[in-house]
Amino acid sequence: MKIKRIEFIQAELALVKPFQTSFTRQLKREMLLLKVESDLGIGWGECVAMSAPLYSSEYIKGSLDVIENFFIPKLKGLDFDPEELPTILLPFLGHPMAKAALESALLDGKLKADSISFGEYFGATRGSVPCGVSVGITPTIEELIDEVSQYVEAGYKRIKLKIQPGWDLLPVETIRNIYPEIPLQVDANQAYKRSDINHLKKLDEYNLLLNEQPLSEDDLLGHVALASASKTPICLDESITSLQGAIDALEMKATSIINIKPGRVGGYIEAKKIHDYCFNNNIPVWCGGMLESGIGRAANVALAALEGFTLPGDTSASSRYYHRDITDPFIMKDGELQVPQGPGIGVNIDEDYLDSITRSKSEILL
Ligand code: SMG
Ligand code: MG
Repeated sequence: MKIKRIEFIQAELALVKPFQTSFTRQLKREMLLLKVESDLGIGWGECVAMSAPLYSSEYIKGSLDVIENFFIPKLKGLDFDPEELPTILLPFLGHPMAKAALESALLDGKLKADSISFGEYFGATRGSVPCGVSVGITPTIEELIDEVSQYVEAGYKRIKLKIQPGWDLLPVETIRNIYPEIPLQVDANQAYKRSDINHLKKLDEYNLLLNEQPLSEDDLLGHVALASASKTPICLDESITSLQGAIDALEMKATSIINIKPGRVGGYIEAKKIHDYCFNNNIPVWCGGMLESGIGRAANVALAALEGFTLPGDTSASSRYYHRDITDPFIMKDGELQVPQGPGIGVNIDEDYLDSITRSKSEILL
């Protein structure tokens, strides 16, 4: 394929309720979308970077800059297949979310031209995927109970509680007492230190599925120490940025479960490689989320339909995030989302609505 034009759309979607984690409190999702026109047609991609470098070092303006000033000049005049993109962009270090956004837009364009869905392309084995939900830190325990109970009643099959020092044992114990059987897990987004290992071990009381990224992303040995001291499995998120990193972390026993987020590992192609490795080695994986709009969600749901995704992902219904999405909404039925069947990402984009929430736009002609 040859790229002819790229449109960069920066838009904002208000969240239905604030989402608080150990590193930020978000009231809206600010996002960068790519609309790529090639000789094969149009493809859409969503960059999952946030507006500030708080989850990882990437942020929207940096992603936009690296795509415009480094990735696009490299691709100018080139006739290539989207599957070659990771190799073409290999000289540029880092910026996995920017790479993933471009890769998914190119894949969408190509797969649409070939009338193949993302699910078929990845080798999905399911028509629908079970939904988990990620629950933010709330001002009070009462509000947490209220929020979790709404999700449980709606049919979510797994609850993830965001935790941080000072908001851990009590919220977990409270929810576990109310729902003795529900699959429950926690995510600290790196908020703890090695010196907290004895404290984190107390989570073993609550029969958790996993403890996600408790320590700093570069503290693999800290995770090894915590994993060997506790019964609750460790699941790395931020630490895993490539297949090799996943293999290393698994071999050194820093983690026994992997949260696969395509944006964090440089794209869906690398994400599928991590899935394949884990599937062949009996390592459970699940699909993470970055509060995506329907564009990113569509591709994530297709990925989560692969055989090795044995745990429910942070692939929630559109209504968990937004009153109105920019695509056909993902509606949960019996705790599951349908994998889109149409070509490419398989969802329609409401460009008029997108225009109404767009804050800035730019384009490059190649
Ligand atoms: O998309 O449902 C979602 C959010 C899931 O908790 C979630 N994501 O560390 O796993 C994580 C966080 C990162 C994004 S927080 C803004
Ligand atoms: Mg996480």
